[in-house]
Amino acid sequence: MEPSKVLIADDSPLALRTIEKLLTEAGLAVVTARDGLEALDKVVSDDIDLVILDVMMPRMNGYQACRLLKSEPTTRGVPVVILTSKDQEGDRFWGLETGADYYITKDSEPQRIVELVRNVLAAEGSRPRGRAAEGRRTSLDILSQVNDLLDRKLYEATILSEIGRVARGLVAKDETFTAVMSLVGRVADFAVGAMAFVEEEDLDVVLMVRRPATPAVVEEVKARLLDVVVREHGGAPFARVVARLFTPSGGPGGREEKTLDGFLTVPVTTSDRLAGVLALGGRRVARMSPETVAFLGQVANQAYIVMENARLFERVRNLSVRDSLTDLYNHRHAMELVSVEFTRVGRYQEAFSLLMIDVDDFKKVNDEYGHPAGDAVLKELARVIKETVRTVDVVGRYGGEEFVAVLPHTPHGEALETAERIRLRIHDHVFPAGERKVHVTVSVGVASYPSANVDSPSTLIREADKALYRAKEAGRDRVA
Ligand code: GH3
Ligand code: MG
Ligand code: MG
Repeated sequence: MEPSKVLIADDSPLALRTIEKLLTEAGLAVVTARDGLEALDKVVSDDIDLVILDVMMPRMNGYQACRLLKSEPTTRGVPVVILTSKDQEGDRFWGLETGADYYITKDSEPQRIVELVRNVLAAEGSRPRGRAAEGRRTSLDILSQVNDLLDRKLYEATILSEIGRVARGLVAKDETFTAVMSLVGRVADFAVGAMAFVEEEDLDVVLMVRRPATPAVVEEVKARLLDVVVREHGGAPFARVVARLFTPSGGPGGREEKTLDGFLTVPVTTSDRLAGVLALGGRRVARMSPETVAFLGQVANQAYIVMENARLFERVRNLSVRDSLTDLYNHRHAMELVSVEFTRVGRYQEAFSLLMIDVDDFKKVNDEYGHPAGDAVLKELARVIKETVRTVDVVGRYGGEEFVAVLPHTPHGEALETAERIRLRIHDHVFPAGERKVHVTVSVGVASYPSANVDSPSTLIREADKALYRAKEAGRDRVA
């Protein structure tokens, strides 16, 4: 039987000779290369059973050579051992990324290298020979192939990172969808594209017409997408299907598609659950290369992550903005508004203020009148505070019996006046508590921007909190 043939690539002649000697003594046929490109050339044109690649080599390093070997169908099956100088995490990461099968550190025992090679070859069994014979390639072929692949990888990385960038730039779901689909259009030239999102019982579908297509074609894309989603979802129909259609202006144009001549779907799963399906229709979809179809899998995944974020953002925005008891903005949203105001004011050099309002001895109200009466008082308090401030002012429930008011265009002096007005109104107000009547008072802390100690939304809140504490310390029912 012919001995197994091992290729070693290392730019150090000494290292090359040492390993060559070890493996030859172990009864293996050895081919050597001085860099990644030479290694690639030899693997493609010779029957090599195992490749050992040094990481650092001139012209083409070990990872690059490995990636190319693993992306070429005729060499994909050849096991690759990466020879790392240290057992570094980064090396492992890149090794995995490029599809290397094994690692060994250069400074490990010589015997371990021989053992690893033996084990790998044994595990591989006898690979069919004659692969190289079917198409000997010249170095020129290799180089142009390398260039094509590098171009494609660069292109793919660019597309993926641009999709990622959409996520950072946009928040509105609809804009995100059309931006993402336009990028998908750069990978696959589709006429009608759609994304379906599985949400428990419901299915949310968005469609985009990119090249001219008849309504019948759009309908067919939708119908076929639904079929695929239901099938991928285990056959169960959805309780509710919501579909929306976008036709952004400025698409690439072309002859109107009157029949659906090409159709492709890419399912996206997250942790074993079907998250959704991306569908593309159009005559050019039928003519996509296998590489493009494979890449669409990655694109779809990335697109879903971005879209999910946009959808989540919108849901959070819509659903949890208001506090259910008082109907004021809730804590999170009130804080968001403080941040927004902070940014806006920073740009226009205006003053704004924040009031922190806390009910005095509220525990006693609860203790004496009961929790439901306490709730009624809080509700009424919210109403009174809102009535006392201007419409441009924003009132939120900060926590239990604490409220905040964001006062745009308001310097400290004016804010103190507003705070005093609120304090007085509440002081004079009669709150109903079931059959009985309650009086409550509030303490208010005021902080403004710009001012010393305030350089961020959180420092503004901290200053307001400190002022509130001073008002409480000074005896309650007052402003500080
Ligand atoms: P202080 O003057 O120091 O602010 O005294 P306090 O009693 O108001 O302050 P503390 O923070 O000790 O107690 C707040 C109380 O407010 C305790 C809690 O039961 C009550 N509370 C908080 N949220 C609610 C609510 O949603 N409904 C009702 N009824 N009571 C609430
Ligand atoms: Mg409190
Ligand atoms: Mg209180």
